[in-house]
Amino acid sequence: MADAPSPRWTVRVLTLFPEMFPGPLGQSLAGKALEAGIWDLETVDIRGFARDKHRTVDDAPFGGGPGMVMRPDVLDAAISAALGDGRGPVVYLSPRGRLLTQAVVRELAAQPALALLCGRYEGVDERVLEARGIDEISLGDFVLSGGEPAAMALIDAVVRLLPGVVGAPATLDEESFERGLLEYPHYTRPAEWLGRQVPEVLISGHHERIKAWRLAQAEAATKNRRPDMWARYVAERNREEGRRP
Ligand code: 9D3
Repeated sequence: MADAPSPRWTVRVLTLFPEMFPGPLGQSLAGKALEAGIWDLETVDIRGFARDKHRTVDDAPFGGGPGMVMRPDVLDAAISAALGDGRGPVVYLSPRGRLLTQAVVRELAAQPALALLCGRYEGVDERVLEARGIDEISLGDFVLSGGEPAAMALIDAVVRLLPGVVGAPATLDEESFERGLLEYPHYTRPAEWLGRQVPEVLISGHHERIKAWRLAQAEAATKNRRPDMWARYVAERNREEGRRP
């Protein structure tokens, strides 16, 4: 019997700016996969769930302070609409979230569907996050003006893991990250450019030497640029050595 077709990965983006989508996700790899029906994108306009004649979605923070906060009642109605068939988790893109990593991306790619809540202003009323047990994810310690560009980055990272989006290289490329090292540097033609020569070893055709050189370069880059990653790599390497008889 033939396998049942896997239902396409569906992402529903809740936003005050639905016209931002698909934006860059309509181009290149993700865009082609969208056209091919490998994934599906829906936007939910949060403002459509406001109840008053001014279609208010935000209000001043209790306790005072700057900015505005998105109302829980409006957000909850938008989330209910997005979860129509009840599939998949809800993620709030937030500077207070846990960091997005490739491991998190893999988990999200394994879900049948995902709802992404994009905040604007100072953020959303905490009670809607509590009431629905919403997971919060951040891209890192820098300030965006809203969740939409973060949602786009997250979607891009998930889509390239979906079956049929990238060919076999995806797994190899994942492995290099899995190994916990930054990539080695890349070179292409011309072999000399502005007086700069491509490292001789890469032109040697000596595959063992090339492999060793690339590993050394990857280790040096990781040690210099990402001491946090380097410490984990060294600890893991020592653990593996320690297990040997
Ligand atoms: C100017 C307001 N900030 C006080 C220092 C708090 C703040 C509120 C809302 C900062 C950023 C935002 C909007 N950011 C996001 O929605 C966001 C985000 C980010 O800013 N950095 C990294 N990842 C993410 S995910 C969503």
